[in-house]
Amino acid sequence: MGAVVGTLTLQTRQRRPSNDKFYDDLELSVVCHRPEGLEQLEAQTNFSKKELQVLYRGFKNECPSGVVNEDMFKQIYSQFFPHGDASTYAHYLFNSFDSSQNGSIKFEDFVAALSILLRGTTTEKLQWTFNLYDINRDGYINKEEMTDIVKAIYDMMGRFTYPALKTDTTKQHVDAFFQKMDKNRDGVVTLDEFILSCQEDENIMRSLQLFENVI
Ligand SMILES: [Ca+2]
Ligand SMILES: [Ca+2]
Repeated sequence: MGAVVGTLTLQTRQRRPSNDKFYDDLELSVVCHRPEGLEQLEAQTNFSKKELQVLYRGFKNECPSGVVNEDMFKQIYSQFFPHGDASTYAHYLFNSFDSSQNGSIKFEDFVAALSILLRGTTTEKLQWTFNLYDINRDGYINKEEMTDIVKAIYDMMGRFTYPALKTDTTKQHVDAFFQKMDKNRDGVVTLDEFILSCQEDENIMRSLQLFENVI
């Protein structure tokens, strides 16, 4: 990640005329981003002040400018999936982390998402996942959205899903999802249906608990 940021900085410098005030101002405003008071973040999240300090140090170390844009996020995330193409899934994840929908993730956004994923209640975690799948944010997961998500996950897993992956596998996966989740059979999955179905499924519940002791 350090290397990634280094490369990005280098490219910016090379492309930028040194006397261009606009870019200087832009860089200054980006570099100078500071998170809200730690007390406030402590109150808003499930982390202690000490944990927030450790997280902030890590975030600044990986990302000295204090904000992550989508391209950087994709590069960071792709490192975890070297055998596949994680860019589409990273795009959906980025939108979920970017709660203010302004194209960048600040430390506050990062910590808010981590707080839910690591320390949130089951309902909070499921709600977060629902929002990730509800790509157009209309409150329903439809088949097109689930197809896009499943395709993105297959792309990300890359050759590990080969040769099991056939063209109709995505459709089977989406159909199975709706068979289980769409309780009233109206073709869309609501948050209530999603939470109810996940709570009935031991595998999903286990996977939600997986990350609880990471920090
Ligand atoms: Ca939707
Ligand atoms: Ca439904």
